[in-house]
Amino acid sequence: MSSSEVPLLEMYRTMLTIRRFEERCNYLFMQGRIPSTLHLYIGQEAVATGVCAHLGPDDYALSTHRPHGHSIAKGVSLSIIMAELFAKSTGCCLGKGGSMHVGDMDVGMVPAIAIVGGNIPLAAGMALACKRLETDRVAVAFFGDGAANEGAFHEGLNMAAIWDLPVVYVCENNLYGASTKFSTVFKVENVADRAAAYGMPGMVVNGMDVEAVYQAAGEAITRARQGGGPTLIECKTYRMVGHSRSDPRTYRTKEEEASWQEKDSIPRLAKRLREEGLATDESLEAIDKEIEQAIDEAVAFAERSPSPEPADTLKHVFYASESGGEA
Ligand SMILES: Cc1ncc(C[n+]2csc(CCOP(=O)(O)OP(=O)(O)O)c2C)c(N)n1
Ligand SMILES: [Mg+2]
Repeated sequence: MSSSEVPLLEMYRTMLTIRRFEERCNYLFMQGRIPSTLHLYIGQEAVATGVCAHLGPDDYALSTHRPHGHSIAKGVSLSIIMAELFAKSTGCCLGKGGSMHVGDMDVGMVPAIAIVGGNIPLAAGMALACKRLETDRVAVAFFGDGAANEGAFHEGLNMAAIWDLPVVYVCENNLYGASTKFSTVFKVENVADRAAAYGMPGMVVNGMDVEAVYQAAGEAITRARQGGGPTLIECKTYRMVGHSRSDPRTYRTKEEEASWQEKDSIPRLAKRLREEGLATDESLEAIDKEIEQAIDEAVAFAERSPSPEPADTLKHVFYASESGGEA
């Protein structure tokens, strides 16, 4: 694929939007304005961006406890994500889900599933629906290295493979499942090596290079749309912040963190854009300003929105009552 076919500038905007949105979330959290906890995606932006650049609103993306980046790349509005984080009734889950459940079915972003590995069989199910309805839609499940050691991973990938389902499994190997180091819980070098066991293609990609992710995802998504079945893509990446907002990161060294900081996908792409003559320092600065302004608007929207009504607590909640009914 020649570089002129790759939407580099659009992807830069998406990656920077994710980065700036999460920096703001972190700030708001520290100020006590966002409740609960946050699992930030800072460092991994190239993965969501490179994959979602191939998806339309009719395709499905499924995420995890770390869903802001996937949701932004899939086109969920910043305002309804921010309102959800503020637990406001205008949030994408009406303020009842919080950070770990953001999503919006109008743009094909399935509200995120925080059970590690839980989205993997669900993606197979959604892909089965896409196939049975004879569409060319695809489902993409994003998950971590930790999820690849859950039973749901093995069951989900096997089922996707035997039924040739239009699903792409994107493992974001950021080297840690919370504080557990990848190499201490895997005998294989790559998660993608396991693809052979299910009879599907496996790809190992530099997850800090959005062009590499875009290229690999394009191949896998095209194959899925054309009836060629699933793919497992492993993106080697790194979260540049703690696992959640209460993580002192004592399980990894400052040197390791610094070495990944040097691989940061955003300055890497900025350099490429300048070299290709697609941007200048001034134009990149202007993009940054526009993004900050959009985030200001999202925060203002969240702040002026009402909290959910206590009387609505059980609305939209499905549960088995004595009568077997639904609230
Ligand atoms: C089934 C299950 N077990 C444990 C947890 C608690 N937990 C939340 S995130 C996490 C680590 C997940 O690691 P990984 O899949 O590598 O994703 P990452 O956090 O690195 O993005 C754990 C153990 C959970 N949410 N679900
Ligand atoms: Mg991980």
